[in-house]
Amino acid sequence: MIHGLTRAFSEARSLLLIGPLDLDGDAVGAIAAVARAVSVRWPDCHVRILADEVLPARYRFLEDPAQPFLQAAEIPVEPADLAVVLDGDPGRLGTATAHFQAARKRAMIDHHKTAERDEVDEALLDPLAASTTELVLQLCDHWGVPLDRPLAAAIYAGLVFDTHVFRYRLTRPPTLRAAARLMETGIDHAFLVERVLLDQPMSKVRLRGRMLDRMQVELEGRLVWAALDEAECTGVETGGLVDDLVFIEGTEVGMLLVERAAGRVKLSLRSRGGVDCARVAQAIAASGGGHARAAGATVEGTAAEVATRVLVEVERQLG
Ligand SMILES: [Mn+2]
Repeated sequence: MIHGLTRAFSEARSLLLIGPLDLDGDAVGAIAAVARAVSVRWPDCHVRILADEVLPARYRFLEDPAQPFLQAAEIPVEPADLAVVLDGDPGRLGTATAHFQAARKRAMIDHHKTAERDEVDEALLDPLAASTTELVLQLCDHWGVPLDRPLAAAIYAGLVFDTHVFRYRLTRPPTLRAAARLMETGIDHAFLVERVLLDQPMSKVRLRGRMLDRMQVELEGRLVWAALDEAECTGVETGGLVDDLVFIEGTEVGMLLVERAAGRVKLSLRSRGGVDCARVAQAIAASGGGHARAAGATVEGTAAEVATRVLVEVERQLG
C-alpha cells in the first residue's frame, strides 16, 4: 500500500489534497502535514488544498500561508496528476467531488473502518491507526522527511483530536511512541490541546447545555440521545457534543441528531460497549460510516423517525 502510494506521489507534478465534509482536527492536521512533507520531499510538485468549506477558524494556526486551504466551489476544476482524500472517503467531499473525480489518479489515506480500497487507485488504510495523522507520520518516515516542529505539530494535532488526548481505545503503544517522538521536536503540547480540543466557542457551550437538558434515556439507560434543530445550530459547531452523551454511568451508546434543512438529519453515534456504531450508521443510511466506537450519517427524515430506526438497530446489536 505504502509503496504504490509513494510512487503515485513521486510521479505527480500536480497534487490535490482534499478534506472531507465537516473538517476536523485530524483531517486538517493530516492535510497540513502531507502538504509540508511533499514540499520537502518533492519541492517541484504543485500542491493545492481543497475542501467543501472554509477552514474553521480554530484550525487556522495549522495552515501554512504558502499552502492555503481553498474552498472547492471557488476554484475551477483542473485535472491534477494525483488527488488524495485524507481522513474520509470520496463519497463525502461535497463540492470538492468534481475536483477529485477529474484527477488522473485518485488516492486516499484514512483510518475509518468503513474506508473502501476499491474506490481509488492507491490507498494507505489502517482501521487500527488512532488518527489519519498517525498514518501520515508513517509516510513521512517512509519518505525520509525529517520531523520539524510545524510538521510534528500538524501530526500531533490530529492525534490528540481523534484520541481526545489519548483517552480512547485506539490509543496503542505505537500511538504513544509517535506522540513522544513528536513532542521531542519541541512542540507545545498544552497549546495544541487547548487549540484543537479544549477551547470552545461560547455558542457551543450554550448549545451543549440545551442538549443535556433535553436528553432522552432509552433501553434502561443503555442508550442516551438528544435532538437539536436547525435553527438553534445555525453557525454553531456541533462536532464532539455527542461525546457527552455516552460517558454516563450505565450508558453504552450516545446519539445526537441535528435536524438540517429539507428533512435531513445529521446522525452522530458513540459507543463504549459492544455496539458497532459504523454498522448501525450503515444500516440506517448507505452513506453512513465511521469507526466501531464513533460513526455518523446524514439521513432523510425527521429526528424522531431517525431515532426510532437507530433504536431498533442498537437493540438488535445489544441482543
Ligand atoms: Mn480521523
